[in-house]
Amino acid sequence: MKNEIRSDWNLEEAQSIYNKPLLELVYEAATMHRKYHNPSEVQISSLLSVKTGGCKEDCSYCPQAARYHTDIKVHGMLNPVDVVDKAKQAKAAGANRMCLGAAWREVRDNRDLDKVLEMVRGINELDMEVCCTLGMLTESQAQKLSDAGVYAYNHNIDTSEDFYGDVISTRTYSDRLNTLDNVRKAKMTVCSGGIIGMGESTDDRLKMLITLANLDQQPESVPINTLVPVPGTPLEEQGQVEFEDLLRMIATARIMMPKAAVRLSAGRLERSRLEQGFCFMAGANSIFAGDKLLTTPNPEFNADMDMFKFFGLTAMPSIHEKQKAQQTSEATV
Ligand code: SAM
Ligand code: DTB
Ligand code: SF4
Repeated sequence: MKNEIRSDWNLEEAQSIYNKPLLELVYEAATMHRKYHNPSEVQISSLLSVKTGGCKEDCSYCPQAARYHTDIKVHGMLNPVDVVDKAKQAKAAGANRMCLGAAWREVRDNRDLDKVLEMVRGINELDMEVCCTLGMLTESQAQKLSDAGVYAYNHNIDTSEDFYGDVISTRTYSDRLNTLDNVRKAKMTVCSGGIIGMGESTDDRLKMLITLANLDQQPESVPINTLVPVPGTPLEEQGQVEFEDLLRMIATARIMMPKAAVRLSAGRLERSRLEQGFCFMAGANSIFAGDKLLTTPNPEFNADMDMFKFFGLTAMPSIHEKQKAQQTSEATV
């Protein structure tokens, strides 16, 4: 069988996948999806911003950058007990992963990090997977998070290296890649993707997928966000991404990274149920659920559960739950 997990993708190959007749592309992505995943399971993450706003970076898309005047509720580090309570509620609603976000350029070794580590330990005790997205990490900070039980670290490369400077000037593409390297060294799983709809070309989108697919080890999770244009940010006037472009992007990511969880991330409120269903067909198998992303709205949890029912989809159990189920079945053999 030809090797489908490749790390030598080039632009012509990515273009030839992306530009296939639409239904042919979706069929090929759906076929790949079925080979590596249970197509009726979707992984659900609940997002929580544990420290909101006041960030010193200049990411043009982000409502949490201190230099833009946006209408968000800025707050310092939340109390770990309250965060674990929120995780309990998310678990009861069906989420298997809790993702904690902080508006930091990079992690600092201080009391706030200690609080995050306490949250991580508390959420692990609920048998949920913990994901963190806290900005850049050194090798030793990555190790600290891993030791506390962080399962996945989200750190998006956002776009192509060529377009990166048009969106962010306060850090470089290689800073981002360096953190992804530190995450790998500390044996956390990698969650990395990007945003479409910031004014980049189709080739920029494909180059981003190539960078991710050609990493030494492909990311376990690839979020595809559509820009949520927030008033006050430099990208507030960006127009809506065509659905066809989102669908082609999801399908191409699925074909280039067959084993990854492809996450249909920010921007779902603008998509109909049938459009989202098409994305699940084309290989998306993960979402952020709950009525808020970090600072912007997301579909209501119950509406998502109705959508799952309509399509015959179910929530994926967490890695802890899978391990427990396996131990129980081994014990009864
Ligand atoms: N500060 C950390 C960092 O930048 O890595 C973690 C939080 S940051 C908000 C996480 C990701 O959210 C960004 O990398 C970006 O891909 C995504 N994001 C932020 N604002 C967005 C927006 N308006 N629309 C879509 N995605 C957005
Ligand atoms: C990701 O790729 N998307 C999420 C998560 N990782 C942290 C964040 C989306 C943020 C959308 C804008 C907001 O709500 O502030
Ligand atoms: Fe800060 Fe992250 Fe927002 Fe950039 S994306 S401004 S680093 S919170």
